[in-house]
Amino acid sequence: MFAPCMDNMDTQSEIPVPEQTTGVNDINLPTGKPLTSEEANHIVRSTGAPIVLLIGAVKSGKTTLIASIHDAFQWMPFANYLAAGSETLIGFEERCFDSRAVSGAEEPTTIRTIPAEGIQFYHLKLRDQNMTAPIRHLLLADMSGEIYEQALDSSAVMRGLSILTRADHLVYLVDGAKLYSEEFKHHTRTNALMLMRRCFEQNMIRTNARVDVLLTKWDIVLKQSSQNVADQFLKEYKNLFNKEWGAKLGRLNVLPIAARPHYKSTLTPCYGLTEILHRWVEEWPVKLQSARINITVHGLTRMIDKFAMSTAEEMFEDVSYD
Ligand SMILES: Nc1nc2c(ncn2[C@@H]2O[C@H](COP(=O)(O)OP(=O)(O)O)[C@@H](O)[C@H]2O)c(=O)[nH]1
Ligand SMILES: [Mg+2]
Repeated sequence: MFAPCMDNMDTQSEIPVPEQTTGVNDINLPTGKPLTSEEANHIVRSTGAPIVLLIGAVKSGKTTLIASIHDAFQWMPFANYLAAGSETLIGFEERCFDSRAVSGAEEPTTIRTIPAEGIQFYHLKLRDQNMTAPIRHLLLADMSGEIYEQALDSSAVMRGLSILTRADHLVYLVDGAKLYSEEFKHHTRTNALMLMRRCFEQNMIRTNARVDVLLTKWDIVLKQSSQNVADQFLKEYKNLFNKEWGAKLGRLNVLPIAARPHYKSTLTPCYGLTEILHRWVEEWPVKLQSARINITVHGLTRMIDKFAMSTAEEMFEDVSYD
């Protein structure tokens, strides 16, 4: 009774299929995927969200850091914040791929950032846990390790990275496990110093830049050393990076982190990230920081001048009310 009849099928195949068009009335529904630079700009303009740029070699732990921050909000507040939404939820989920579910392996792993996609922006809305402050927005920018490596070799690539000067926080991830290992420590240290040198040479870093150097995979360093030795190792690199770059930057922090420690480690996920997340969220974006302007004015005689001088005294240095 329901067997298809050839005549019918022929008729069906002739039904005209409307052509897909994109008209003025079409609505672009959000995909939840990571944002392009243009889409991220839109969020910056509408919310004033600070941009946190993660930069580092392939496998230094950038994507894991992003995925772990997303994970941390799944069950409870993190760093005294509640997750209040995101334009890139699907992207966060995609980055957070737990190989245990697939292969039965014990260590979680993270999907590689596809180099062709360059820089991917992830959006977070956070609310103070006590609900006493308005929602804050944050954009985490994941720059592919391949771009980092090209920037090490080529001044032209470095100069093209305008995001370096746009970002409110430059977060430089250096693989702590490699930096500690006999085999890779020289290579890792040389590259870490070289990238920043290139940034300074090409004027791709502002003098008021806020830079966080994160020594990642700290659980592996602790596994291979005693607490004392690890402390000494951290001190050595804090001194080195401060000596090399400290005076040329607005702020420099060197911190050990373990975004996703090995399951046998005593460190908890997102180790070292609480305080730093706070700073990224709470510090005003560079563009919104007030600039100090002194206005030269003469012969102030009106009451309104007196009022202005008493309410904004710092703007009227060396000027008196006649
Ligand atoms: N033990 C340990 N492994 C980590 C940690 N963070 C990242 N990894 C691993 O390091 C590898 C590279 O991380 P990924 O985030 O993809 O690096 P990316 O290329 O910089 O984005 C992955 O296998 C992660 O599971 C950590 O805190 N501890
Ligand atoms: Mg990645």
